Parts: sequence; structure tokens; C-alpha cells
Amino acid sequence: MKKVGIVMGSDSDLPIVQKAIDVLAQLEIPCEVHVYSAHRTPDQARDFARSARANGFGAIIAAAGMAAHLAGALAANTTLPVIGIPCKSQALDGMDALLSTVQMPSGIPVATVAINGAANAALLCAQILSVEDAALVRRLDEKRAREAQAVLEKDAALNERLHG
Ligand code: RP5
Repeated sequence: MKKVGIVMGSDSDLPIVQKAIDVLAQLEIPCEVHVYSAHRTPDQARDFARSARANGFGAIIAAAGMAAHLAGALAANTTLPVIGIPCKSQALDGMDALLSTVQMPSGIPVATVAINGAANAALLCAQILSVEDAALVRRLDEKRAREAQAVLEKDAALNERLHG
């Protein structure tokens, strides 16, 4: 099975990224996690992206805050799908990272999820990898069904409380 590469601009992004790690683990998708920065360690970020396909990766998640160029910098160096997570930092409520991640020039796409949207980044990777993996399709379907059931139980509990 192809791996997912998770790259974050700083270890301070880990509390946000952890959710992506957890979702991939739940779906039994192997992942490798690195701290590489588009600005502080640009050579390592570039080398990771350039060798990612040959190293068995099927998709890359890039999480960064502030002037978040990491997803775009990785995407510039690979044709693997890159999913960007704009991380919220103290200033500007994450709008800085959102706009830096989402506004890619034509030709170099980054699939950008919501600010701090790490779970959806992992799910998007899983759905991309599932195109060639029937067992993963089953795990995704089961997860959706479990989560739908949990919502229905909340609905029932709410109505029981309101109307008893
Ligand atoms: C970004 O700058 C990182 O992705 C992080 O979100 C932000 C702050 O990094 P630290 O100063 O906490 O290392 O590059």
C-alpha cells in the first residue's frame, strides 16, 4: 500500500496534525511524519517532495501556519497530490495561512482543507488511495456508517431530552 507523507512546518503544528495521524492509523494507512519548513529547511522540503513518489508515497499532507508556503513548495516539486492544512497561529486567526495555502497559481495545485482541518486532509488522502484499494474503500464506508450512526444517536438523545 502507498504511504502518506505528512510534513509540518514546525513541531508546534503537531497538536493540529495529530488528528491526521490518528485518522490514518484508524484506516490502517501507513504514514511518515516530518518537520520540514519551506523557509527554514527548504532543501530538505524540496528533496522530500522530489523523491516522494519513488519512495512509495501516494499523497502528501502539508501543514503550516503564518506565511504558509510549505504545501505549495512541496507541490512545486512533485506531481503527487498535495493536501494543504492551513494552521491557525496567534495572529489573523489562520486567515494568513489559509490564503497562502489556497491561492496557488494555475498549474501547481494544492487541495486545501479548512483551517486546522487535519481530519479531512487525512480522509482526502485515504479517498485518493482508495481508488486502487477495495479493502480501504470498505474501511472508509464503515467509518462513514459509524459516524452517521453516532449522529442519529445524538438526534434521538436530543429529542428524548426535549420531548421525553
Ligand atoms: C510556520 O510557522 C509553522 O508551520 C508554524 O505554524 C509557524 C510557527 O512556527 P514556530 O515558530 O512555532 O516554529 O512555518
